[in-house]
Amino acid sequence: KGDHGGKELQGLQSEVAALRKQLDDLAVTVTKNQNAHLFPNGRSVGRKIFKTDGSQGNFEASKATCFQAGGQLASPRNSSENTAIQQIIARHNKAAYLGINDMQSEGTFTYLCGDAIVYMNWANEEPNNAGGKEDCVEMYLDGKWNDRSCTERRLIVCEF
Ligand code: GMH
Ligand code: CA
Repeated sequence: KGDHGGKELQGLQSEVAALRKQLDDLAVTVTKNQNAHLFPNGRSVGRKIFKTDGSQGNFEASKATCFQAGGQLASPRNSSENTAIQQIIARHNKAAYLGINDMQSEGTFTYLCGDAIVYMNWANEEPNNAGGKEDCVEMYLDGKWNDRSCTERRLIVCEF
């Protein structure tokens, strides 16, 4: 074989170097696009992105809007995600519905997929199922949660 294998190795090594450079450039581009589209109505936490289009709707309308956009209603699964949503709604001065409800079984709150919630941030004395008809959950401007009727008008915040 002689020198043949050496040349092939050299070729592969320069190809890998070129790909690494392309990957670095791509990372820069992705970060820049991310920053642009998160400004000013979105927040990212890990791989999750929360964003509002500034519109409002009741629970079903909010759920449908997020689904049509390829996402789902904001469903905070830890305090970092909760804070990201809180920042968005505080900026708009409007409470928002979360992708959490107890329609299936009174008192057992689940995500839209049906799983029981793994994190909660209830306001004092909540959930109280006031009037016996509060199956949805809204986030107040301070990030605390209140169970609420599903028919109010709230800021639509989706997650992707
Ligand atoms: C009742 C009272 C209030 C509470 C509301 C709220 C409605 O009116 O207990 O203190 O803020 O319910 O839970 O969703
Ligand atoms: Ca309540």
